[in-house]
Amino acid sequence: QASYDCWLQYEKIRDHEYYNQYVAYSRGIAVVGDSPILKSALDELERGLFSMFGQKSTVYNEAAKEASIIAGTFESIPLEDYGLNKASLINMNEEGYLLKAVKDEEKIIVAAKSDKGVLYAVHHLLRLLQLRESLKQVNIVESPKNQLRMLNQWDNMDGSVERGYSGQSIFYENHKITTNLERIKDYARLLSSIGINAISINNVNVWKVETKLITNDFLPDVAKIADILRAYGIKTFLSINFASPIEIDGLQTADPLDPDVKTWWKNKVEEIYRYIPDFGGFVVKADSEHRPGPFSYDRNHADGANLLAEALEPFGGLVIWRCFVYNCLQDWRDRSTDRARAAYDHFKPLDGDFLDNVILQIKNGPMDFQVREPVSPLFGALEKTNQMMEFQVAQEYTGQQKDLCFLVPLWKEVLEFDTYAKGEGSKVKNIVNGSLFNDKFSGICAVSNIGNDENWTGNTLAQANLYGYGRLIWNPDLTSEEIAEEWIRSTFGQDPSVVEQIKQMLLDSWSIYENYTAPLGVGWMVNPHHHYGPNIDGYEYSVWGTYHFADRDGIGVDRTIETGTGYAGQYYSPNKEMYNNLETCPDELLLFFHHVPYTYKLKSGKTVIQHIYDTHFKGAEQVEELIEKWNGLRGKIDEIRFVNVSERFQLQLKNAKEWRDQVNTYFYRKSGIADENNRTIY
Ligand code: BDP
Repeated sequence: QASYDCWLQYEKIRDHEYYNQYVAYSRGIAVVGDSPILKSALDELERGLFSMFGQKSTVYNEAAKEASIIAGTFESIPLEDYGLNKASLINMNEEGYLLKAVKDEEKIIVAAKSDKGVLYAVHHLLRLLQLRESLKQVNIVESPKNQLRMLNQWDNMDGSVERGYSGQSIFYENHKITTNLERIKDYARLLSSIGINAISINNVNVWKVETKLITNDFLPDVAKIADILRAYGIKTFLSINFASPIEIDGLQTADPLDPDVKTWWKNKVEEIYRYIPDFGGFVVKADSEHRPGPFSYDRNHADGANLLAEALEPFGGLVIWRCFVYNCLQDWRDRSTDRARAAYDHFKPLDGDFLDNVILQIKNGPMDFQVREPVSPLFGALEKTNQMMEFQVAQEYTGQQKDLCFLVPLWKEVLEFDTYAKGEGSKVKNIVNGSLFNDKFSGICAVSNIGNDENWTGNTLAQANLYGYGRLIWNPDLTSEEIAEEWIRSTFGQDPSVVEQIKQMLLDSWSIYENYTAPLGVGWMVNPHHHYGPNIDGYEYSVWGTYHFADRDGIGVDRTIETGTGYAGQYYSPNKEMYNNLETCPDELLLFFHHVPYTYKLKSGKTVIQHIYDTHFKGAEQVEELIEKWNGLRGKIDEIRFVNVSERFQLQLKNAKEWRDQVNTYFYRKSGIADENNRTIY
């Protein structure tokens, strides 16, 4: 049960002083108004208070004198009676809220512009209680900083999850939509507690039966899911197959400029909105990794996206069009192509050609969720096109929820990156929140990491990535430390030794993982297909465009403007020069941008080869230290979660040693250069 509840433990308050201070608040609560979202807010409030204070609250449906917590919209609560001035709250956005102690701190007002804001505010209040914070002078005005805060499920209807590491899908089984709607509801509770407001519920690779999700075979069941999610403020989106007109209704073509195709999509969209009146829209992977798209008809991606956008526009629907478009059938002997260039090369020339309700979805890096990549140069390059970030909460290339890798610090680095698109201070976080270019629609989405395992995420500690993702995109200015600490205390309780220990483990984990895997930004070196564990040449001579170019003399990909693929030229100055120039390129990305001899000296003072040896020995040692630290927590957290994580650490250790030995041996044999410290290399 503790595993299942994740960060919504609502652990009983045992600190007497704290309990006595606040128990009165839990006696009477009022949620004013009547809507599915307000009902969710009330349910959560009752549940949380009961669990923490151990007494049932009396519930009022108006702002009764007896109520101590009063929740509702600005319209429904008599703000003036509590000395509050509505005009002062005008800057809040539609999802924002106020949490304030009033009437000599006897009451707490939980007020918002919209029902959704009330739900978020209730979660905030419960979070403060979970963190045992003072409520005495609470006076919080909050608005989310990003508009769309989305998750993409990569779930297939056979019940499998593409890149899923925690069991089967909670949405589908046996080619049908699940009947276990309780679990969907619990997922919705978790997501609303971290402010997620949109979700696409099927894999971006749409083929086979998934194509039919937009037909009346499945729409009634999709609508049931949408109903549940809606009550938690979450909009439902579907990934679609660009060839749907052909595959569903046998049209001759899916050409985006063909009038019959246009009519087909218009009718299709109308049909969807009959079932789901607030349907969010489509997520589209086109002309990528064998998925169909406009290229088959000699049309471009603006033609493709606009076809769908026109159909969705009358209903307020959106097209989320992915920029993960590249040739996955490259000739490895041809060095003039570079997969890293692809998204920019495809989409930059189309800037301004997309309709208003299209959003381009851009992966954080130019390749594919590696442990270290530069920020995609498309951020900043699109000045006239709505855009959103795509992260991956699922740890496809970062340990697959066996190895510990807390990703918030990585995401923060991306969001803080200065693109210089409009001069200094043009940070990615200000592009994806829509402010830098005044985009109508913008936001952040990420591939989810959950499945039907009891604890949702396989490794219990991977819950921190889901939690952290939601909290970070709500407010990118939160620090990784703050987020980690919130998560630990809501999940494992208040014991300071537990909090400090796990916090350190989480914060160190990304660099540990990087230490024992692919060095200095070069990426890949993983086993093909499943992507877990080392395989240095696994992709080296393959069509996927993912190379390290290691030979006896050196390693790295020359992406410079003068002698390489020119990728560095896709950035604005001074980033362009910084990456292009060997002297100024940061160590951690050196091999992403440059091909250098093994004896090249890094800024750290070490040679590349010695760096490889040192980090790989160190990484595996650090995993042993993680295990020791975790063992020190035995008895301080419940046995089920303790064992769950212990088991994963054993797998991580095995993995780290394998990486260490394969990488070190490979480069020792290639280079013939011995380790300065004479450690064992096979
Ligand atoms: C890669 C995954 C692949 C996805 C693809 C995508 O390996 O399974 O389909 O990205 O984002 O990371 O479309």
